[in-house]
Amino acid sequence: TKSLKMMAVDFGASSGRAVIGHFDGERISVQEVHRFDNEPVQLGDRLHWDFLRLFHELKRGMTKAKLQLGRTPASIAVDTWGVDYGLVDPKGRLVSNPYHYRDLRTEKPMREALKRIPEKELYARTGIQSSSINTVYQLFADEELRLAQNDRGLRMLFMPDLFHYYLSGTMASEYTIASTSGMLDAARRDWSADVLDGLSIPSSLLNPIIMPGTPVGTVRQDIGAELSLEAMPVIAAAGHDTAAAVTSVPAGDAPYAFISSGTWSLMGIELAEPILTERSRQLLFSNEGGTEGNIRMLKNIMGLWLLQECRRTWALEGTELSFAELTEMAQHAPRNGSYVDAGDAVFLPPGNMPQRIREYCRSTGQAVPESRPEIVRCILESLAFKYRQTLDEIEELTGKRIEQIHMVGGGIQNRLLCRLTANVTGRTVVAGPVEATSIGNLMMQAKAHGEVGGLADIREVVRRSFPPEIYMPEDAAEWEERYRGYEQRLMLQKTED
Ligand code: ADP
Ligand code: LRH
Repeated sequence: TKSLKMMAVDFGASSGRAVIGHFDGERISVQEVHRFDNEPVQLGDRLHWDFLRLFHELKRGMTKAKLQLGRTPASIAVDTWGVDYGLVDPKGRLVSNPYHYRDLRTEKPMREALKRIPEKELYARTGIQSSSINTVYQLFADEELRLAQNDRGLRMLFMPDLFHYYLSGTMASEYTIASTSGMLDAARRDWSADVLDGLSIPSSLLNPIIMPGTPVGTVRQDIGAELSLEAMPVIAAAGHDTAAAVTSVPAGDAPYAFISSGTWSLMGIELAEPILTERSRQLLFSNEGGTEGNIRMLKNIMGLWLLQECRRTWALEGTELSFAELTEMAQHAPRNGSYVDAGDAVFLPPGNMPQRIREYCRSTGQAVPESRPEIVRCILESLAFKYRQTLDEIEELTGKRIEQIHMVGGGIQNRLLCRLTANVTGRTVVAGPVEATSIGNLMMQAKAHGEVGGLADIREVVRRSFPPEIYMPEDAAEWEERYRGYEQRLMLQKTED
C-alpha cells in the first residue's frame, strides 16, 4: 500500500499554516502542525510582507512536520495569495522586504499605465481585471527599476516562488501564481511581450513559466543541516492559493460554480479557454490559470476581509470577538435592509471598516447600520447578494445554467453565510473542505510524485476524504424580493456614477 507523507505551507492573510498530508492512494488526511500570524507591517508610508519572520515560520513548520512524522516529509510546496513578489539581486540577496498589495502606492501609476495601454486592450490580452493590486501596476509603480531598465540584473519572484528559491536555490515562475500578475497572455499562457514592452517593464526580471506540479529542486544542504532533514524535494504545486483551493473542489458532474471563501471570496467557474470579451471586462471577471492548464474565470469579491477588518477595529476599541461570536451576533441582529457592494475597491485598504461601511450606506441613501450586529448582518447579506449577482453574470457570459455552488475555505465555518448563499442564489450549496488550499497543494505534490492522475482523480480523492455539508435553498420568494431591493439600490448607484 502507498503511503505518501508530504507537507504544505499556506500563507493566508488571516494566518499562515503548515500541514502534513498523508495520502494512502485512496484518501488524503491533513494534520496541522504549525499556525502563525501573517500580518503585514506598516513601515513609514509603506505596507510590507514580513518576509524574514515568515521564512523563519516556514522553517519552524518544517521542523514540527519532521518531528511529528518521525522522518523528513516526502516533499514540500508553498502557496500564497496572488500578485505579490520579491526582487532578488544577482548574488541571490533579497533587495527589500516585499510590498503588500494593500499598499496604496500603485493607484496613480495604474492610471498612468492605462494611458499607455488602454484597459480594453490590456484585458483582451491578459484577461485580468484592472485593480491597483495587480503585479503589473506594482512593477509599473517602481519607476527606478523601470527607467534604469533593470540595470542591476534583478529577478522578480512571486511570493511562493520566492519561498521556493530560498528553500532550494532554484528560480522558477509557476504558472498559476504568475497568472494573477496581469502580465500573462491568457490564451498563450506565457508572458505577454506586448504588455511588458508597452509599459516598459524589463523582461529581464522574469523567469520562464513552469506548470503546476513541477519539481523545482531539493531543500538546500545548509537548511537541511540547520534543521537536520534528509534530502527533501521542493515542488511547485499550485503557487496561487486560490488555484490550489479550486483544484480540491469536490465537483461531480453537475455544472457548478466555486466560491473560495477566505479573506477574499473568489467566485467563478473553470473553462478550457479564457473569455476575453468586452462584456466579461465590464463585469470585472478575471481569467486566471488553473491546474492542468485550464482557466479559472472568476471575480474577486472583498469577502470576509470586511468582517476581519471590523473585528480588528473593534479589538482596538477594546472588544475582542471571535468569528464564531461575530456570526452568532449577526444571527439575531435586526435586518435594516442596507447593503454594500462587496466588490467595491473602497474596502481594499486596511483601516476603520465599520466606519467605511456606515459611510457607504449613508452615501448611497440607505439606513445606516449603527450597532455591531447590524454591521455584521449587513456584511454577510451583502456578500450573499454579491454571489447571486456574480452567479447571474456567469450564466450570462457562458449561456449555461449553474446547478450547484461549491464553497471551500476557512469562510465555510461561517454557516450563516453558507445558508444565506443557498437562499439568495436558490442553488444547493455544497460546503467543504475547509482546508481546500492545503489539500490542493498536497494533491498537486502527489501528482508530481506520480501517485495520482489528473484533476478528475484528485477530486475523486477529495470527495472520498471529506464529506461536505449540504445547504438547500429556503424561503426562495422572500429572498428573491430582498435581492431585487439590493439590485435596485446598488444598480441605481451605478447609473448615477
Ligand atoms: P485566508 O486563507 O485568506 O487566510 P481562510 O480560508 O483561513 O482565509 O478563512 C478565514 C476566514 O474564515 C476568516 O475571515 C473568518 O471569517 C472565517 N472563520 C474562521 N474561523 C471561523 C469560525 N470558527 N466561525 C466562523 N467563521 C470563521
Ligand atoms: C486570495 C487571493 C486572491 C487574490 C488575492 C490577492 O487569497 O490569492 O485570489 O489573488 O488573494
